[in-house]
Amino acid sequence: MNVDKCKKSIDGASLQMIDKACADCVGTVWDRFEAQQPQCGFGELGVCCRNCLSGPCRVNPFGEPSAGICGASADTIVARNLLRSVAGGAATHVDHAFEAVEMLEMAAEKSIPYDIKDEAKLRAVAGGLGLETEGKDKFELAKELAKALYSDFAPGKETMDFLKATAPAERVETWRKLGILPKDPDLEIRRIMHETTMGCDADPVNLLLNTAKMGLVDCYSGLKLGTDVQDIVFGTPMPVKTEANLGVLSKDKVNIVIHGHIPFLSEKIVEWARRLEDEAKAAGAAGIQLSGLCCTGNEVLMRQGVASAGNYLSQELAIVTGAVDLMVVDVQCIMPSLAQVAACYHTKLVTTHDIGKIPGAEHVDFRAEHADEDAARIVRMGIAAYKNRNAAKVEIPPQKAEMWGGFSVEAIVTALSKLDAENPLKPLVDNIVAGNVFGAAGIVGCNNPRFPQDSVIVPLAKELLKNNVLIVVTGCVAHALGKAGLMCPEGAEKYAGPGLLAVLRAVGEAAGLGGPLPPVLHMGSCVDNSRIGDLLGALAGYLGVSVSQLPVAASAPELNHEKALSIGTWAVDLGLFTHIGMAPFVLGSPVVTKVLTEDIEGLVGGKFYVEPDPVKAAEAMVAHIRKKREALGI
Ligand code: BF8
Ligand code: SF4
Repeated sequence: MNVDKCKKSIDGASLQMIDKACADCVGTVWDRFEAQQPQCGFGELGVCCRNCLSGPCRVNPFGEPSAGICGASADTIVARNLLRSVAGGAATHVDHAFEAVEMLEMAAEKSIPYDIKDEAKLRAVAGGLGLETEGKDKFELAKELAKALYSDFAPGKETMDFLKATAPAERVETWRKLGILPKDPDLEIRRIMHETTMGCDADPVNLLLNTAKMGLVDCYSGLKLGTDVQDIVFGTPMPVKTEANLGVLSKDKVNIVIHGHIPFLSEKIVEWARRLEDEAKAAGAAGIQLSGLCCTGNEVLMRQGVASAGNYLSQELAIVTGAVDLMVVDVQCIMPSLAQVAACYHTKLVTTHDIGKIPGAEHVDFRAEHADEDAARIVRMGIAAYKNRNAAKVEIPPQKAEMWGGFSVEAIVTALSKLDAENPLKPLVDNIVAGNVFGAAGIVGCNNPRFPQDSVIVPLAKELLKNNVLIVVTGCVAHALGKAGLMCPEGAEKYAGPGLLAVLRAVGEAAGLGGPLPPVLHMGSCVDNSRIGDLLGALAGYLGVSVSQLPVAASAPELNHEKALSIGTWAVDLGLFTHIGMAPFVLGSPVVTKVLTEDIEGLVGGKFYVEPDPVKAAEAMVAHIRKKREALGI
């Protein structure tokens, strides 16, 4: 283990566990990252292709060979690879949302043990799609809604109804003019696989336009569809207080950690962990301590106040504490290495999803139809594993910070309505116009071992707050800023600029939070980036301008997953200046690089901006916000 420890994380709890992993002879992501150095330069530039069996081909963007065996140029190969990655990201969200619609239908038919919790949202979403909502009970309406949502996956439409019903009208028109409105998500993803295969599309501009189209598939058949349906089934989040970091693990309780993305599993685990407390006590524990990682952690944090154990780069470290009795996972962002790490301790690793199996883990075939039995079984496996815990191997870092979550758009509007019940957005807009709130930034996305964990996210957020920029977050960024103490009332006092602080105090006091609103508002998991889109859409609608004219910016400082690329593409489609902490694998093509960072702005209003330095990135985001303010005459 030669990588300088400081290059691994800025989180003291993580650093302590990295040392412990070393002492326990447990390999982690940083060891494997080091073993991969130097990483392939062709891959980093995006100029390698193995889309046919003549390959693999590597093109030299600075000389020869200048083309693959079939003649594909660097521009073609780079654009093709990027499009496949963005389609990969979109596919995860579309599949997730489709599963949510299936659950909605089964819940409506009462064939699974899940309720329809948010009837108001059900009626709002159904009404938005033009369904008659009067005189129907929630189950009948939910059945009709599921049917309407399924129809977006069927062929024959000019574009998806859900997109037309939920995206800002001005944006839909912009996308229509560009010819990037998707028909149906399955067709579009299938077509991308076809388009990018050997001997099809060689035109980088055409490939990039279809990349922009994939961003729309990602949001309107994935993110937004998933969020809305999950809110209907599980309830729309409202502000909730919890804690973040490995210090939430308990020395005396059965520790069950939930990891992955889909709340249908995690909600049931939460329910059964609460119901089986007595069994844990009978096994000699003080109870059951639940905590979450990554996005399913965010889902149960937002709705149930479950504590955060950490973000993507903390997943192995949670097990290294020696205190995790069971980790249960579903899909996405789950390191296969968890099985090897768990094998070094007493931790039981349980997989639950058809497409998320890991050699070395125990698989429980979790199904909605028998969700209660499955969840109870998994929690009982955790209680049984607790008895095998080796106290000598347990070391729980002390770090944990107060963290607030639950800031859905509905929650934000409710808080603002305490200042102006008639016109809840007015106080926020008035304060933006007055300059107390200089603008807003959405910071989202992952950790990536290329960056010390959280080292771009935290300073970027602090710098923006200092400049009176209100921050909303999702995904692994939320865990990072929660751990760093920016997502609680005290964080406002400590980090917000004076104008922003005054506003946070006024809203927090009016909403009865007993202090200022946190300066960084947790809007949820990565699918919940749709909530940020909804908020921007509402603000733009209120002001009668395009989303691209708002004094706002987006950032994915430590992006990692293909999902971050598809979400970022949608953000650019929406018209946002979108900072990313590293270039995706496109620098081998000057054409692709220029389109993404310059030319696309003329088409949709948004563009990518690459900057690894958090202070410089904050300066650029603030400069962009200033430019937008000036253009609006404020
Ligand atoms: O969907 S932020 S590392 S956990 S991809 Fe993954 Fe990235 Fe975390 Fe959630 Ni989002
Ligand atoms: Fe090489 Fe072309 Fe085949 Fe790609 S598609 S591997 S560039 S021959």
